[in-house]
Amino acid sequence: MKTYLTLLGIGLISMAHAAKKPNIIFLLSDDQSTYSVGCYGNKDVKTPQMDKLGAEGMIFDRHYDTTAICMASRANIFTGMYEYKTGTNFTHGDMKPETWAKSYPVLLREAGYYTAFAGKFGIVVQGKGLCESDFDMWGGGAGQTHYDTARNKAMKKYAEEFPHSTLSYGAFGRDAIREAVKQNKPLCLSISFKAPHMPATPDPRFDKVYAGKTFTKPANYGRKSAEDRAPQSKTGRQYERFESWDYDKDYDGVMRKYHQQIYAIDVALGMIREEVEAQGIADNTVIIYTSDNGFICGSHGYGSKVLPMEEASRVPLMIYDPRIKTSGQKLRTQRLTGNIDFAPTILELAGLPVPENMDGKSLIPTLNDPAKGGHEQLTLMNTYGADPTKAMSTVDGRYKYTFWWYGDDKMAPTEELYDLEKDPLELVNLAKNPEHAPALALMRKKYDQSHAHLKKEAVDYNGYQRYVSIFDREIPLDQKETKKAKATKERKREKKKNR
Ligand SMILES: [Ca+2]
Repeated sequence: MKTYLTLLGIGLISMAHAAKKPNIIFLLSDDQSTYSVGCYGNKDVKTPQMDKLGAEGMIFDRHYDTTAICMASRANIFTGMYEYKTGTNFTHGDMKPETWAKSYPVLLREAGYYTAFAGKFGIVVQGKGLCESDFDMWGGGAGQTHYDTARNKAMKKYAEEFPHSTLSYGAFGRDAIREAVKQNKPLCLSISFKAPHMPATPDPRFDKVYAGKTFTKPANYGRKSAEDRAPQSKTGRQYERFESWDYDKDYDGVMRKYHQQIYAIDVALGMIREEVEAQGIADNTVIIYTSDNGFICGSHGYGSKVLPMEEASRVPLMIYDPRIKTSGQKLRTQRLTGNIDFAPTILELAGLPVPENMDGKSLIPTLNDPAKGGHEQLTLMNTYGADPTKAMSTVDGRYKYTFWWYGDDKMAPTEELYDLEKDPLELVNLAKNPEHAPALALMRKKYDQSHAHLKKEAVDYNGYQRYVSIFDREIPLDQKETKKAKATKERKREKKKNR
């Protein structure tokens, strides 16, 4: 009898403990800019659920994706590390299993969470592929996944009711919430929506939402605002897409589709929150909403993502934790935060230690007091695309400094410095203005600190050692060449000689 009572006691304690752990819902859109959200100041868009989440929780005004592209950003999010430590990006390589083993979904499952994932998984783990077996419930897919629900193998059962994938993820979320409650386990639900990623494919059930609507262009719209941008940034597809994606010719038409896709995510968010209420777990469920990178919709005469400009690297972030006193006070924070902060935040929410390898910091101090927490500086990097568009930046909450290392007979290495406090639209590059020499010197120093961390920590595989050299401000351009670049140059020289 005594043994039975003891066992019962332990059982009750562990159940009580389990009940105390909050449910964590992490929602990620794909290519969503801050100006697509009402609570970030756009009066032309309808995002009632996102606005409500922000009003009930906290809105983050200086939140950056440290690498502004799908695969690398998802690796940042899962592991809490900068790209040069995850070793994961398109054209570079896949994640090592030992890196994945310290990701938040794995650690939370080991701690007893019911873990569910749906949508674009976005990374590949060597020898494991999609990691389906690391989750209790799976609705994920490889590559870009599909807007057509029926084509997403793990989501097929939702196709009849929700033929467009965005709402199918809302339905998956509902099922995951029900299942965790049924199993009496804390839930860690991660959904990575495909929307509003190109090709623009809005759900026709929302065709009326923006029919005939016109949109106010951002004040930095168009090529007239491109003058001060580094020539390197104009060599990639982002510059050409201003025209090829019709931001110049059909701004309203493009934006109608873009915002209609986001409207569907807003509805899916509502479906999930409704189920959280219905299951009676709303007072113990934390909801995080963000995007893997932003999106340039014609600002400075560019389109798409990847570049360090605000539209591409700064993204929406709203977090609602009903258990803390700041919730419901309509608070915003200006603290500097990044996508590397999600894994440490989720681990702390779950009451777990944060592994030392993580670069991010828990956002909980900021959630408790919007004037606290965050980073003194963050590194933004792009290693994707042709060499000229590769760059590293440091932001410190006021300034953004970018070092465009590339040079050839048409362009010299270039520095950009923007005062984001006085010039949030990044219209004036201060780097060449002697009046701002002290700010430039300060930000060069901070950049060098970012670089020192890269040098110390960059993985020695998947081509990351090269960035130690090319992003170093002190190494002259002609000494930065890799073996491959040298070989190309030598080949060209030979060709010339033999002409
Ligand atoms: Ca993306």
